[in-house]
Amino acid sequence: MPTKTPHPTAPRPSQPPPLREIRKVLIANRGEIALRVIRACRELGLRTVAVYSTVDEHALHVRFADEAVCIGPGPSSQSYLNIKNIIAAAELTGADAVHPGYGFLSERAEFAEIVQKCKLTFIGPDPVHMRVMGDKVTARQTMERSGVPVLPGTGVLTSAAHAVAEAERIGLPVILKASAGGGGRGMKIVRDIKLLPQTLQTAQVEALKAFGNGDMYIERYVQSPRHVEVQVVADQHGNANHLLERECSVQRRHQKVLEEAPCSVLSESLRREMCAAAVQAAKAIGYHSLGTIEFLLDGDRFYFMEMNTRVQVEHCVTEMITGVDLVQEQIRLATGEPLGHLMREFRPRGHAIECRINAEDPIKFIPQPGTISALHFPGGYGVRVDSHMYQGITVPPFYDSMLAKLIVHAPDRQQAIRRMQRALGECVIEGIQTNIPLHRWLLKQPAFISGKYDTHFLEASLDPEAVRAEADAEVQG
Ligand code: MV4
Repeated sequence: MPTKTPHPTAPRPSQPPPLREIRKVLIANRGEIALRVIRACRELGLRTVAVYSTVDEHALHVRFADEAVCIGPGPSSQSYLNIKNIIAAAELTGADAVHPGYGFLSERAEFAEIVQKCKLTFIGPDPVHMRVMGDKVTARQTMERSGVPVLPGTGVLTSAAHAVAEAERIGLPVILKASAGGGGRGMKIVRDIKLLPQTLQTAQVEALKAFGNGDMYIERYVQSPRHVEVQVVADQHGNANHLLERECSVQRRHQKVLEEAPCSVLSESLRREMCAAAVQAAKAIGYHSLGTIEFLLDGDRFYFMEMNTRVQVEHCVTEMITGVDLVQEQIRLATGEPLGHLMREFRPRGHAIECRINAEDPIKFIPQPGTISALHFPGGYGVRVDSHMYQGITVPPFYDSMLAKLIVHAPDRQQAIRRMQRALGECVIEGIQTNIPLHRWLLKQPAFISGKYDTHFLEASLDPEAVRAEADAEVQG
């Protein structure tokens, strides 16, 4: 090892202001995203520190990192959410930066603040931006004032009478959302004005219990939207750009199942408009890091929903169609480097699809912890697998059930679908049930193949018998 780690990237055209140097990154996460970050660090010449819970002693992120520190027992609250132990691990190993991944502490502004107070670089946005976007009423108001399209809606509701008056102004149906919610949590649709006071009351109590904050607001409810999100990047010098969009409408109970890029129903002009609105949103708050602006697409209109201030599970489909390593860029941006080559105009290079492979009953969707007795992942041209699985591993019951992300890239959407069908056919996971049969079924659905689907498609058309038939066909080969 050289005594001084070379700066992570090729020379930049303009001379940037003094950069915060990063030599050693602690990854405050587990699973495939911990591996994803370790891989980016290794290619950048950075040293890595893994943290792990006692049940993850034999996890791949522990083996892939240069060093590893145990931070507590299995339950997340005592390990991957244990801020004290994570900071102690950083100090113990001399790490100078922390990457939070997704989930766990990734969107906790207090965590980012503590990391910074300990003179560590948080590989993510400013905690101020995490707070603005974490509060959905503030986010909505900020976007509205900046000229980013939002749905007709309200601020925090002050009483049942206030809610009724606003719902009448907006027009039914409306959706009640928790200001501290997000990602579909704490939402209730109201179709009958008589039911609004009671629904509001219930929703407030639930929100207070779930988030410690009962504030609710109203929006006009869009009946059959698509979920389209734009990847944005911004530096600490006021530059922001987008890396096109992802389509994430294939979901069940607000859990995304399959994502693709680009969105197959966006016209060139609508793409331009939506991506410009996303850049405007990032610039409006002076954001700097990677981020995602989520929109609801209703025909040819789109509306701001939320901003995610982290790297997302589905970032890989954007990487495939842009050729950009988003995690390397996220690290680079945290050092204070300017956008540089990321300022160019991106055009979709082919089509990418990601299937989330979960350890679950494919019909009942119940998570299935257990031991993987046999494992073979697909390969070949245009196939990428991001996974922390290996033969013999025991999947613990404490965490997310995602085992792998299967990602394909092809010149166009139809070829990408064929490639995904081929890749799923090569996949062998024995010892635990997975949702692979669900994906095999999904990829054959006319609505999916035509690209004409909305956020309700999966739940509305799920056919347990057909999925079971896929599971049986798989066993027979
Ligand atoms: C909505 C909506 C319709 N109208 N808001 C869900 C996740 C969060 N980011 C925002 N979400 C939605 N907000 C308005 N005004 C539809 C969704 C939504 C959704 C709603 C019900 C069932 C599944 C859904 C999947 C994606 C988005």
